[in-house]
Amino acid sequence: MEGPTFNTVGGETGLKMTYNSQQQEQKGLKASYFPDLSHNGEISPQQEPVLVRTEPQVNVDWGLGSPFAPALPQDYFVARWEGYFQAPETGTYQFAGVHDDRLRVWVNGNSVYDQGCCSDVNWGVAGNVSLTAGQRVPIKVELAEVTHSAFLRLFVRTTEGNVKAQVVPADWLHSSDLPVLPKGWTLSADLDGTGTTFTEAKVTDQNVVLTDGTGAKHTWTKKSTGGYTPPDGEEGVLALDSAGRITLTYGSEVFVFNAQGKLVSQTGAIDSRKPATLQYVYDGAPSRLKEIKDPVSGRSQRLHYNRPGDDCYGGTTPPAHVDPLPPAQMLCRIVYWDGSQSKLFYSRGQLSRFEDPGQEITDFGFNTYGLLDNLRDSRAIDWVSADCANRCNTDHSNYMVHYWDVTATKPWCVRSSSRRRAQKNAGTTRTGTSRRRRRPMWTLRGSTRSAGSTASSSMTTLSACCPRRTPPAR
Ligand SMILES: [Ca+2]
Repeated sequence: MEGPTFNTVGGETGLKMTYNSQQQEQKGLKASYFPDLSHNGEISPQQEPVLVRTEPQVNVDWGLGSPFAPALPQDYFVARWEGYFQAPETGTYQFAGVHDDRLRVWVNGNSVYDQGCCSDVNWGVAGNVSLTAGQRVPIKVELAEVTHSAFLRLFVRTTEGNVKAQVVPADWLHSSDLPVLPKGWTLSADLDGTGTTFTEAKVTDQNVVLTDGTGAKHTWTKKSTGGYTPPDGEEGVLALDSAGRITLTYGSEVFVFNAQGKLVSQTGAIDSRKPATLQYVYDGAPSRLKEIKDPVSGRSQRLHYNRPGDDCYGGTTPPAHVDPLPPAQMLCRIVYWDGSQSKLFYSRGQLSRFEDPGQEITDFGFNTYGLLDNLRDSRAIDWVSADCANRCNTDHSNYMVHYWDVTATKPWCVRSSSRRRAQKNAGTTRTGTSRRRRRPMWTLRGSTRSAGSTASSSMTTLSACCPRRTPPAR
């Protein structure tokens, strides 16, 4: 689905939304394994892990062996888990563990547990972290193994008792911060700055470590003559100013990080070959794209989210049947250069309505597995409104999506109803009064390409992929 677009010297700009039922939410933590070269449990930022993988929980027992022989020894290694913890309830959280040897835990960058070998669950060592229900915070866990047995089970509880002491469940651990859109949806712009970009910069005495969208680290080393040397095989210029701001010129992009290491802006470099590159401006934590600017025309698109200090729906009241606000941090409104707007409305955490300028509305429905299973576009909404008594509560005017196997989440078929097709064939004119700028363009990914792919060869239009047979009973 497309919003309005405009042409710039740097190319066409606009925002497109796609839905992919196979897109999976990134759960689990990134686990990195290091030989402990100094035998003190401290891993230098320059040291590369011998193994990186995603693990659903922090619940391991390697006995006397190595987690990854022969690259990792059975003694003197460090296992590190990084990602986000999402609080299931509001409360004062504590983390502790059953561990051998030393366990350290950081939440939001603050140490909340640090105990050497070895311990059963010991809440007396645990610090307190106040969190509200649904809040996601960065968590880092490190186990430093010395000799003999190696194991760790990470526990959590709230001091209020509403979260009982338990091994941290996989459902509460995530690879990324709060999503910008519900599962399955992608907007063409890089809303949270986690695409081909850098998201974070960390300054230490001798280097600057940049984290890219995949979580990989890029270490820039301080030169004795001033300035920084890029990692092997990379090129760019990194500068640190007296206020602690970091500017990285990398290819045709310029990234600016504030003193806390958060990405403030990503813009095209001043380059005589590309003087009109669109500028992407980010702010907040978690990072959000707030503006796309065309430096030549001065036109821009502004994006609003349900987050503190932002204005979700611009003072207007959402329709009665949707939630007053989206889930925290999700996209709710796009304001175009001419003042027109698109709005995204949500029901029970799902995207239920997209309203383009001119009140061009598309409604979505989801099955009990959370998969998109019907869609009513603005033409159909007009047709339905003309005779609501007979048309409103039926699927006759909807696109229906069926899935053979909801665990595989591959759509079997998308069809519009016979009445809808008949209406189309008869060339029925719209009966509504809304001003239409463009027809939303819907695409369906029928192949198994990965989420985020925009290759047109993997897309077919919704109505074109329907086979001529009866769909299975739902
Ligand atoms: Ca041990």
